[in-house]
Amino acid sequence: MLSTVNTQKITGDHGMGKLLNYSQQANGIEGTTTHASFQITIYTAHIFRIHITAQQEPNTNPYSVITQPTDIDFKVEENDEQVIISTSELVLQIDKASTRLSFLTTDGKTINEDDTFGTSWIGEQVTTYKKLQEGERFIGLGEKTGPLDRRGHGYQHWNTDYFGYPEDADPLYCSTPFYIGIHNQLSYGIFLDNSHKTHFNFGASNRRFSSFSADSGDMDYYFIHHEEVKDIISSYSHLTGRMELPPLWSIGYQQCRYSYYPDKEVLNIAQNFRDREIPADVIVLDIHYMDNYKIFSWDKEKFANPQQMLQKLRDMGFHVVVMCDPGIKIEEGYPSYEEAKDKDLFLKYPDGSLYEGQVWPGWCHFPDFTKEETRVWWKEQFAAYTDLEIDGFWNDMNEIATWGQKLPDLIRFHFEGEESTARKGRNIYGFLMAKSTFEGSKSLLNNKRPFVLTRAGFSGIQRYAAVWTGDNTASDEHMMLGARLVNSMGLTGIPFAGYDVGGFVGNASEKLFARWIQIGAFSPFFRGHSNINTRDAEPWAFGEEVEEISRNYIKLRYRLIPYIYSLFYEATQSGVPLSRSLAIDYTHDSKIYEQNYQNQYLFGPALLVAPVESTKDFTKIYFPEGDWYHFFSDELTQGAQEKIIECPFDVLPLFVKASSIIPMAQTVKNNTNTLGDTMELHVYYGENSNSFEYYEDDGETYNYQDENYCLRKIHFSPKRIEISKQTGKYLSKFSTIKLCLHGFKDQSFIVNGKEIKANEEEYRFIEPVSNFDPIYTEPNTVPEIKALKSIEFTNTTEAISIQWSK
Ligand code: NBV
Repeated sequence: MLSTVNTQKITGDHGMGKLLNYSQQANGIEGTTTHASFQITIYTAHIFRIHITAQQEPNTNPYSVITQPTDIDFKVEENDEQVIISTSELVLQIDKASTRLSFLTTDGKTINEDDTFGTSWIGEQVTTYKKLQEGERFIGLGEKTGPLDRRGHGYQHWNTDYFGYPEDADPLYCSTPFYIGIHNQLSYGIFLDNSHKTHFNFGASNRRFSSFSADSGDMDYYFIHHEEVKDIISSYSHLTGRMELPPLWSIGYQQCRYSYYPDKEVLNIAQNFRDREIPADVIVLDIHYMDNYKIFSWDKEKFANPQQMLQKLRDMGFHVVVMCDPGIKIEEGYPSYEEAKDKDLFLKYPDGSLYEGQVWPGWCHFPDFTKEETRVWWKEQFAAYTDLEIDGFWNDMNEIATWGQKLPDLIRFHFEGEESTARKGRNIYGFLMAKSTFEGSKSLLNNKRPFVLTRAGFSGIQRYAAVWTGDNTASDEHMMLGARLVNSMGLTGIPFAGYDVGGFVGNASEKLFARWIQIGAFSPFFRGHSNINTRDAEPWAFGEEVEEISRNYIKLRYRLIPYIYSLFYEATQSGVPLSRSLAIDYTHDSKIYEQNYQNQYLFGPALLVAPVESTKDFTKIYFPEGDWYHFFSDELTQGAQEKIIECPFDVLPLFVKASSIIPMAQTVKNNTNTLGDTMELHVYYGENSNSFEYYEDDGETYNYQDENYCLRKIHFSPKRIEISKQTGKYLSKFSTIKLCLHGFKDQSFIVNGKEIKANEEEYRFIEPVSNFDPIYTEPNTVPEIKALKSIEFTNTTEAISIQWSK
């Protein structure tokens, strides 16, 4: 006779069950339920960690969170139904009968609450279900295609190499399981800290719940609540770390191609930039510089004398970034292969034999970066580059990508002695490769900052590398998607992100390239790149007119470096990204989520960028509340309205928020080192007060850690501008400050008590190239900026105050 079937036994389905017991700990509580044990840890008054396990041994991610809980006051109370934990900012109620959780504000508003299913398991897969709140929206989740508001959509995190990915592809290369929920004037963040494959459902195919799951491991999530989205991002980056200051050169324009070779071609490209007076800081060497794609080697024919080539590039003011793939060719006599094999540093099968996968060099082994010895060895290898004074490294194919694209799940990862499989190791591999590359090269570069770019990553990747969006396609849709991807990564703690300008796969048209370079100039990471066997894609490869447009916008990027570098500084302090989805500052304005406007973003606090397709001469823009100056004409538009704007193909719709402060270089010659000695401080009159923190240092060393920086707070109020005395010992490169006043009515100003008449000059910025005409006509004028009024003074470290009569 058949015995009674118990569904729970067959599928392993179960929830947490009843709360059986709990005890108070230093930073929270821990306890057991019918089917699980749990810990609730208070990291700050705003951050609670919920760690639930149904296994004997906890199975957590050791790499992403680098912060310990702080000792703060919290209360644990109990009544018949609930255990209640509260801080000054957040209340958590635990229902005793079901162990379901509800998060509330201190005045009792529900921020987020478990659905009836709470946290439950299907076999090994663990999921937490949350009731969908009325009007709830979801943003973030990192490198994810799809709309800004992710409600109604589902996603996976499983690092994947996706050549020429379609516009709605998922998953892509980099996994950051952190999102922000918004409803009823409230917002919160959830970071699922589990490196297994994870799944997110934001009301997709259902109208009952949002959920997040991991294929295995523990339910380990951080709940963050603040009123402002900006602060939620800050708290997330408090947990997972913030970026270090990048080398200044890495935020200039980078030119890449798969691949520039031989050495003469590399030098030729570099020379072209200088001859054509298009500023650039970097030439990137893709895989063809290597001997048979073997990392740490050089192709002796194509690059007979790398040292000499690198010296010539340095003399021209270029840095070089080299490609570093993880696959180590299986080849007797290849030192990297032999050494790593002898030291037992490669990934293995469960039977102890080495995993072999096929990639550029042929059959390869792969370093196991979850092992300390591998990271140390990897570092030592980088002397091959740093001895040549190379300070830029590009980590590609680190998903891990291999021919066939099916990394076997059973591969063993060391995990610092807590051995596990590729199911847990895959998503974290790229992160650890970037960590090893960054920390390794940093230790070899004698106080110089390295630049690392990675394709794959996991939460916390911002500590080590910039991330780019992989093999995009030369199309308008991808250009718009790229802006969204970078904004989404920004929401997810990655401030240094970008896309291949011009599109990697396929051929950009003239107009598309012109548009892309305009938008790319307002991306934190700014690099042109294209695939092998595609048309040339340097700024001069699309005819003289596009070359002129490219020069204008690249120059504009460089002139904005004082502003951009200050924003990078802000990112190092707060985690707030440079590219800011409008959801950061205008969270509860439903207009910004509309399909037409979801690609718009603020680049820093001041600049509103409206990416527009190459096919359009007119576009509709949504101006959020406030007043907005047109960047090129100073024309003022009132906010909280939609407006049709003319955008001939050489003019990017770009606006400045009233009351903004934008420090700019007056000129640029070749690169980030040639920004002249005058800083223009552009101030846009507005009714609100506003401040900006100006930051400068040598841009290349870690001397800023020893107070060798120049930090000044610039404050605008409708009555005066105050520039604070500088803190830090670094002497600014700008000996003169030219204050450029926009929208000011007054004629006379008092600078540090002395009356000064402002110069009146006609305002003019980039003169647009005449309407697009394939037959080139007139050369464009070099960008020049003059404000309606300007006042020049010597830059000292002392405080400056500027007043006017109003
Ligand atoms: O190294 C070649 C390319 C590189 O140019 C691209 O940026 C990466 O995303 N790489 C992928 C390998 C394969 C491309 C087909």
